[in-house]
Amino acid sequence: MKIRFTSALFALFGAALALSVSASAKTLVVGFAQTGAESAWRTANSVSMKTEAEKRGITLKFSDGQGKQENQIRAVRSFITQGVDAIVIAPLVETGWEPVLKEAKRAKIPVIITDRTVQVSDESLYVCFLGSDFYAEGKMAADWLAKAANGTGNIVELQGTPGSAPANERRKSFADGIAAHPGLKIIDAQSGDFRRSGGKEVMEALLKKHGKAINIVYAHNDDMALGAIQAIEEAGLKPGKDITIVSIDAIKEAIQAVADGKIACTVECNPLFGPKVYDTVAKILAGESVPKKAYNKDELFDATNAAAALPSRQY
Ligand code: GYE
Repeated sequence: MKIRFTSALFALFGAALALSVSASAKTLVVGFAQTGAESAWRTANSVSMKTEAEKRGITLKFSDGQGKQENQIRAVRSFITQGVDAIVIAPLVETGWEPVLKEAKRAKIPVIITDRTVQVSDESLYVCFLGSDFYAEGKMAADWLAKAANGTGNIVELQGTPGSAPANERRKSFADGIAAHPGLKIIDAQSGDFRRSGGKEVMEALLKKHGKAINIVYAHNDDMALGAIQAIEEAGLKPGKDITIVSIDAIKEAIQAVADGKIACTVECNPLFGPKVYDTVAKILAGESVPKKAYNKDELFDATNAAAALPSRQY
């Protein structure tokens, strides 16, 4: 009797163990190599990735690259060593990814590139890209400005992180967009590294150098535009009156600045990737095919629609 009871207990214990093992085997483990925390856009992006993982019971290994590509590469290597189910990278810059992507491929771990694109000679090194069309964003800003400024004005450009896809594309497309308007001239350009402090410092320097010759600021993101506003106000000028500001991201604070008349327009770049990324991971792991490149649809906010957008804005 006693023996039978003990072996029944063992059987029960064994079954429970097997159950818990198979349950934990089903828990997805995703490694995410984030660029850093340079802007409000980035914070919203990280929050989206974390909260959506939690909602779905996914174990997210989150690495903050602190604005350094070598940190991101080290994080990806550690994800490979840990044998995660999938790797997500928001690449700080476009180049330099091939070696580590090859290592992930050799380890048969699918890689999803999100937010910023990479330049690789072999596109099979990653499964797919999910992000925004940065070229289209810069073009929208240029077209809007050309109309609003009646095709004339001296522009200073506050650029994002050198070598990053959004800085590269937003620079190119804006230049292409204003090319048809010879009265619109970029008189200077400098990087503020997508940071508010960077935008302020660069704008201070540009104001010192060019003074009242500056009519327009084109900022590659809202944080730099908001930093520039501080510099403009401290210089005794009025953003929105003395200087027209166009920007990209459409974070809530910038839409508020549009409603307040300080920023003229901001082109949206949606950072809320969590749901899309994990849907895509699930599909890939289930063996389903996914599109190689998928872009968000982004809109533009100016005085006509900013105030109405504010109450429901999530980031
Ligand atoms: O525009 C900027 C952030 O890569 C789209 O990076 C992203 C950009 C975004 O720091 O605010």
